[in-house]
Amino acid sequence: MSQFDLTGKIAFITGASYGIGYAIAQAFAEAGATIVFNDIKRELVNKGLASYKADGITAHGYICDVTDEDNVNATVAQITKEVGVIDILVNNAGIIKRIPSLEMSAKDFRQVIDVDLNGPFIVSKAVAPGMIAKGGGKIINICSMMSELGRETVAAYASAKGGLKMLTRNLACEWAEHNIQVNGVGPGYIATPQTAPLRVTGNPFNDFIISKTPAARWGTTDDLKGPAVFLASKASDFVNGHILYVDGGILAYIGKQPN
Ligand code: NAP
Ligand code: GCO
Repeated sequence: MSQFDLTGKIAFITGASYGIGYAIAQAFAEAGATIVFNDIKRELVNKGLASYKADGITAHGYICDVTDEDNVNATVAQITKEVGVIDILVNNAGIIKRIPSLEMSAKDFRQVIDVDLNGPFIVSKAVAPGMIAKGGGKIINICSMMSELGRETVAAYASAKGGLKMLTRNLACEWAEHNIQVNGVGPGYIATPQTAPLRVTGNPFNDFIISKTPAARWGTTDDLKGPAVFLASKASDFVNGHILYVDGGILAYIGKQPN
C-alpha cells in the first residue's frame, strides 16, 4: 500500500469551497479520502458542492463559522454522526485585511486574529477528542510566509499566522501522546482570489513577488497538493510540530543582488 494512501480516512477541510482548501481536498480525494468541508455562507457551500460534483468528488458541505465555538462543536458532532469520526483536519479558513497599522482599528485587528488564530484552536479542540478515541489523527494548519516575515499593511495577519505556527508546535507537543501529528503548510505567494488584488496588471507588487521568489513565479494551488497529502498520510507519522514552507524558495533568499 502506498505511504500516501488515504483510503478510508475522513478529512475535514475548513473554508474549502474554492482556493487552497479546495485544491487540498481534491488531492485528498484522489488519495482515497472522504471529503468534508465547511464555509461561512450558504452560497459558498453550494458553490463548493457544485465544484466537487463537477470534479466527480462526493463531498459533504456544512455552513459553519470557525470563530463560533458552539457552531463548531455542533457541526463536528453532526459530521461525526452523518459521515464519521474525522481523521484529518485542515485548518484552512482564513481572512486578510491589508491596512497600515496606524490606520487599522482594534476591531479589524481582532477579527483577523479571531478567524486565523482562534478559529484553528476552536476547530482543533472540537475535533481532537474524536481522534483521541480513535487512536490518532492528523491536523494541518495553513500558515503563511507571514508566519516568519513581516510586511507593510499585514500586521494582524502576520500576528495571527505567526501565532498559528506556535499553536501548531504547542498542540503537537500536547497531543503527540495520542498519536496526533500537528503540522503546518506555509504557502508562499499563491494565485488565489485572496491575492487577486496584488496580481492585477500594473500593480508593481506582482514584479516584487516574482523578484523575491527564486522560482520566479507565483505558486499555484496545485503546488500545495503533494505537501498536504504528505502531512495527512502515514508517510509523515514521525513529523510533528513542523511547518513545511512551500514558497518557491522565498524564505531561503536574501533577494537579487545588484548587478
Ligand atoms: P481565502 O479567501 O482565504 O479562502 C478561505 C475560505 O475561508 C473562504 O471561503 C472564506 O469565505 C472562508 N472563511 C472566512 N472566514 C470564515 C469563517 N469565520 N468561518 C468559516 N470560513 C471562513 O482563500 P485562499 O487564498 O485559498 O486561502 C486559504 C488559506 O491559505 C487562508 O488561511 C490563507 O490565509 C492561507 N494562505 C493563502 C495564501 C495565498 O497566497 N493565497 C498564502 C499563504 C496562506 P469568504 O470567501 O466569505 O471570505
Ligand atoms: C500579502 C499576502 C500574503 C499571502 C500569503 C503569503 O498581502 O502579503 O496576501 O499574506 O497571502 O499569506 O504566504
